[in-house]
Amino acid sequence: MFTVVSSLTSPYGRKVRVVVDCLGLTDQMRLQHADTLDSKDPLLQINPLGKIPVLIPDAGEPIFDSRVIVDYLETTYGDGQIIPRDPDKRIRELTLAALAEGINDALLLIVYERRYRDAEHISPRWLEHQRTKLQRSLPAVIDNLAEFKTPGIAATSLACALGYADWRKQIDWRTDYPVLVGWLDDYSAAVPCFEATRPPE
Ligand SMILES: N[C@@H](CCC(=O)N[C@@H](CS)C(=O)NCC(=O)O)C(=O)O
Repeated sequence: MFTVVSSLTSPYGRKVRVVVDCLGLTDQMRLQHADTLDSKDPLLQINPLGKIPVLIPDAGEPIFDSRVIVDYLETTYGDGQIIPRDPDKRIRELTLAALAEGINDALLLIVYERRYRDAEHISPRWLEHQRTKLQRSLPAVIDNLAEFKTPGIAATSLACALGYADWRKQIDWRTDYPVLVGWLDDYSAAVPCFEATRPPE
């Protein structure tokens, strides 16, 4: 058994929960809710960075961040379906996952610019800096879309990033990149846990 400390809305937490399910481990997971805005949340005793998700094995130290958690789950319970074991394929999968994670990071930074700054201090330049990352990275994803295959971590990272943009609406990716709409529908059909982990309204 293990505990996953997360919110129901974190795209990084969603990625971990999807991987847990893909590995058939949902029955072994306890979900502990964390609020990253609460300065008294026990999360801060577990991860000094105050970030979610964190995985706590029943016997072992807390594991973060989400990339390390996925590596731990794959190494401990997987057989190469989430992150391939072949060295070249592994690096390629992790590079594509890093591209998708970077999209998630840019989306998160857009949200945080508005959340943590007073309205008069929000930086249009910073928001534009993040948007240009998205404008370069999403076409780069599309150029390599055939490699984002379920249940690999690159595909799950991408699906969670797109799901996060659906929820927070930082960009209108469905209008700008229609090919990704069909891709996400196919992903969602192949990975039932994706829909089950959709952020609550
Ligand atoms: N690279 C980290 C990112 C985690 C992250 O930034 N999570 C957000 C929630 S979606 C968070 O905990 N934010 C709180 C903060 O940065 O203080 C990972 O993959 O786990």
